Amino acid sequence: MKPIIERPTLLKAFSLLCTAKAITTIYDEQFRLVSKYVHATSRGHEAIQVAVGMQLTAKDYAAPYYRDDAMLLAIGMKPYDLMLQVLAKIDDPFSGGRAYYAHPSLKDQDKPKIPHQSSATGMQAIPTTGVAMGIQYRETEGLNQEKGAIVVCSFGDASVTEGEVSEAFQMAALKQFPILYLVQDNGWDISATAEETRAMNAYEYAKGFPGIEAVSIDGSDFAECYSVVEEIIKKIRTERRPFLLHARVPLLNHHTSGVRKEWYRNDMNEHKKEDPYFKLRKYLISEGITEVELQNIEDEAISTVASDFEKALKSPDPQPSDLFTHDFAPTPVTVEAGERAPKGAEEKVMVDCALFAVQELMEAHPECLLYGQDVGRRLGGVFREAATLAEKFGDHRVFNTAIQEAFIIGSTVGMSATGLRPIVEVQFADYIWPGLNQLFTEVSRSCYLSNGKWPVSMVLRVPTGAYGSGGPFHSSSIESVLCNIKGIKVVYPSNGADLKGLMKAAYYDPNPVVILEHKGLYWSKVKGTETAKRKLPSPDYILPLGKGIMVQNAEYTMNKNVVLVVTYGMGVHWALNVDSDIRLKIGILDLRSLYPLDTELIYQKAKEYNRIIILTEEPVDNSFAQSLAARIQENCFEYLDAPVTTIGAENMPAIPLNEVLERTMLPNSEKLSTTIRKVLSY
Ligand SMILES: Cc1ncc(C[n+]2csc(CCOP(=O)(O)OP(=O)(O)O)c2C)c(N)n1
Ligand SMILES: [Mg+2]
Repeated sequence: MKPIIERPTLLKAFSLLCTAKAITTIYDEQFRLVSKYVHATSRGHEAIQVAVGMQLTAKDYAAPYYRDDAMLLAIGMKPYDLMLQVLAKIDDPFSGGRAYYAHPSLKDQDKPKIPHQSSATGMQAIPTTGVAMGIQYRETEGLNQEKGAIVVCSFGDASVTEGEVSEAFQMAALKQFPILYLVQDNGWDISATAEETRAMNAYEYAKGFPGIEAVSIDGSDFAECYSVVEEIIKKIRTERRPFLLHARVPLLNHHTSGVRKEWYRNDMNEHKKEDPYFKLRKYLISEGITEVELQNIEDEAISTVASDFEKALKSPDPQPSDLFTHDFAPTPVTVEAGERAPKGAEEKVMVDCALFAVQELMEAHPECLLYGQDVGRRLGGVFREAATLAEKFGDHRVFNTAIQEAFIIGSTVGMSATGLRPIVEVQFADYIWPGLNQLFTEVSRSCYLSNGKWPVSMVLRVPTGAYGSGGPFHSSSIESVLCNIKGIKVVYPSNGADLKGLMKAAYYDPNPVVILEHKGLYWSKVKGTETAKRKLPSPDYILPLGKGIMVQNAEYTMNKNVVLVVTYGMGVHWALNVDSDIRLKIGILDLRSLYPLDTELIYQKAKEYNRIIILTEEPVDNSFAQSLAARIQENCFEYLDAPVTTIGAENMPAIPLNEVLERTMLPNSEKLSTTIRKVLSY
């Protein structure tokens, strides 16, 4: 039976399809002008894209992939908007000339919202599933959320084989998120075929996730696409559960402007038989629409595309100064406030200071939630760092996730896009690696590449560091890798008061912040770390990121033979416990925050002390510490009486389990004392 689709819908669809097709044509004709920057177009995929795009509303969210230019037209973008992107112009509404063609991010009131996503195939699955998780949370919490909003996550067929996609499917199936996974299957993964690269298609794959309803259709037949999508979207709006729609489509143009079909395609004739344009034309004629009407629609589309192209060519390029905007959204937290050590307050171990910070945030803000491995009710975190929180705030606000570091980190992109402020946790720094891709590829670049539209509000707690034979898989330090990622902030407190104040600042910061929490300081059980315990700061105490502190000043002697130890985390405690004869000869600067870094205080004190040691728990070669030493040298050279010296762990691949080997590997107060003597006598 033929689906019933209103005539105006059919005509609009035809117009959109002709527009998308005309865009491909003009890009091919104007190859010299547009091939400066790489692009891919929807040619062959238009029917399914238009069918989906036309049925999304302003309350919905979408994650179109790089071949979805027809979907972008269908949600209301003009050819001109897209062309600004193909030419990387400053007025490109998505990224201001920063991202490739059809890499959208959009926050228009009248259109579906499009959080930023990268060009990495399949990586959009997690952030976009995070949006659906955010919508579900808002609905459960009774937070202002428009009823029936849905999320569409669009993929090419080959990208579904990425491992992270399974993490997203797992969570959507388990938690029943209101999301449609749309897979456009053209049978190609650049030049590799489906037969070469996968054991099943996405429809068959989805069958392995009970709870996701999978449907497979001919994605080149507009009428079929429109009616199936209509039915699915209606169900998601009302039944709040996930679907996967597998749409078989031809690929009629190049993979991208840079990888051309002539080089390897031998199936063009077969694919041309499935051209959605001819199929829709034929269908419309059978519906009584005349050739003349269709020709008029197509002529108009071609002429709009041509004039938009002319206009886009004339629009301005970015200026050099445009490079430097929107790496971060401005934070409201700039001054230290509240009582850091209230009179009569009880002393608390560091892990409890963090717990109180999170508790106070959750009491004050329904948008605040906490998830990670084992943080839920039964255990409250393997360090009991979230103990009692689920009891107090409920299992929907404090919950366990699967062992999915990528999902834990990447989902915050989507959660944040819905207005939530997730605090998440990776169980050990050693296990951040599966999530590092999301942190780098999706989280860190969202604000910059969306031209400031989608900063990611995320606090990522990471228990880190070595103590007491934690061994190679529960001891690592990772700050150098993190500090190499531009677009995130990294703090590393050495005591409970700083941790509590920084946790608050991190929460109110609209950008992603990683908090490194040293496990050896959590309970002050390690000898010499008693000062990590602090009076619990007042609930309104807040400590801005990027402010270091002198925790000890050297006692000046006549010849001013002193040294400044610049350090953070456990290093502060090693420095506080150096040999007694040199204890008064050192100043200790606790960085507290590694990015942003308090260079003002560092340089000021470097100029005062003239001899500097940077102390880190990490292996020294190519570390954050070594880079800081270089910066001090570059900025304070004429003030220095000795080379800026770094001391840290040995440059070995892991921290061994055996006590002797661990001690040999890591720095400590003794080793620091030796280095101090060396620098003092230089
Ligand atoms: C993580 C990652 N690996 C490799 C690439 C390079 N790459 C770009 S497109 C592509 C093929 C994707 O095929 P598919 O998902 O089927 O989409 P199609 O281009 O066929 O529409 C590859 C391998 C990438 N962008 N991201
Ligand atoms: Mg493909």
